Amino acid sequence: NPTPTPEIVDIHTHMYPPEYISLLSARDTIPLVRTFPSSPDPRLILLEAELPSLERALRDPAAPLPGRPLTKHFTSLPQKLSFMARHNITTSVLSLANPWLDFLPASEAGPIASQINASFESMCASSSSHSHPGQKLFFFGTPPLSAPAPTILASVTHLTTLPHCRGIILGTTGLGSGLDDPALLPILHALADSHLPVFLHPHYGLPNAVWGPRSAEYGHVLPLALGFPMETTIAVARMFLAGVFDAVPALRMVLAHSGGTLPFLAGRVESCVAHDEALAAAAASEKGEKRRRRTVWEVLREQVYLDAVVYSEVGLRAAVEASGVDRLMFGTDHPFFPPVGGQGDSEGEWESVRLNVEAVERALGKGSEEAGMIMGGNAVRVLRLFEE
Ligand code: 5CU
Repeated sequence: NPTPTPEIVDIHTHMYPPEYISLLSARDTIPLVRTFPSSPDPRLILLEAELPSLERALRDPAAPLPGRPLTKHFTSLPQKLSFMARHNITTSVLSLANPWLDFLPASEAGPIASQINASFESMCASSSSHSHPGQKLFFFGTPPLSAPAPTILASVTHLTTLPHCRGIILGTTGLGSGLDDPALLPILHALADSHLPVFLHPHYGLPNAVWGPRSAEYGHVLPLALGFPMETTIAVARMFLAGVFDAVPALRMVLAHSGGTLPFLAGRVESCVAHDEALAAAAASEKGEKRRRRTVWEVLREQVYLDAVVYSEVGLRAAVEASGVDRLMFGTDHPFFPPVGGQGDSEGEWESVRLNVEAVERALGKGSEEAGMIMGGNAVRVLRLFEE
């Protein structure tokens, strides 16, 4: 009997359906899509850190192009399926890429979310009719966070009716004030009750001033390598300090980029909590209460999963140490980080994918049971991928 092909599941992989690209093409503030005479592909400009280069390019046709090329990798389902085949990925859990629907006016967010979520459902349902047999697609839905709470709750209910939905993707701003906002609790309860895990993903980074006056010389490195992970770390630390995990114990979060820097900084967070006079006094007055405050370490092992998009075995080992090998799930971040320069073309193997595969193999042993859990087994279990 031939050995069965191991299941490789990509839980961090994005797309923009056509409706979303139309929205961005009609905008003149970020996020937006713009064409430039010197570029064959339109440019996708998403991040605050890309504003200075957008302004320069609009003034000066010879200036470097802002943002990233909007290639078919962002929008085309056949392109996604062939990327999966090229990297032996059997199942992908798609999500809308940042900044999701955060920028929509309240009155438009609900109907647009329904449309986008239906579009993802139909992509997943139709994938079997494409040319790569055996590939499966699921998705994380997008809630209309700028809409009134009843509309957001209705969207959560809608997502529970879509057979390929396995959770939601969420940015760090929540309803506008962050994820420690008490107004978000009913929504987190609804997600937990519906068994929809939250895939937490950064977008806003840190304020541009942090990167200094020479930031343009460093391209996208500082906002993406450092701003994104710090944003995630801060958002989860705020949830932890506000007691959100204790208030919604059935909530399950999947943290992008292996939890930002949380596995590395959890000890420091704990120590700062233990040495804060006000928090220590509050903890002492709660001593009689039945439930003691759980530590960040406990939350990491009880309510949090981490993706394995960390590009090195050092970071991956820290993530495994913090959350457990049964809580990490492979991802690619496709279509971001395509090959550039001498790395080959975007139809070949992607260096960014190879780095994440190698990190798992180096940290846990190529072909080991633990590596198999991270590459697919955990996602199949956690996200119920055997259920159609
Ligand atoms: O390259 C980038 O800007 C990004 C982004 O915006 N979102 C993401 O998920 N990865 C990379």
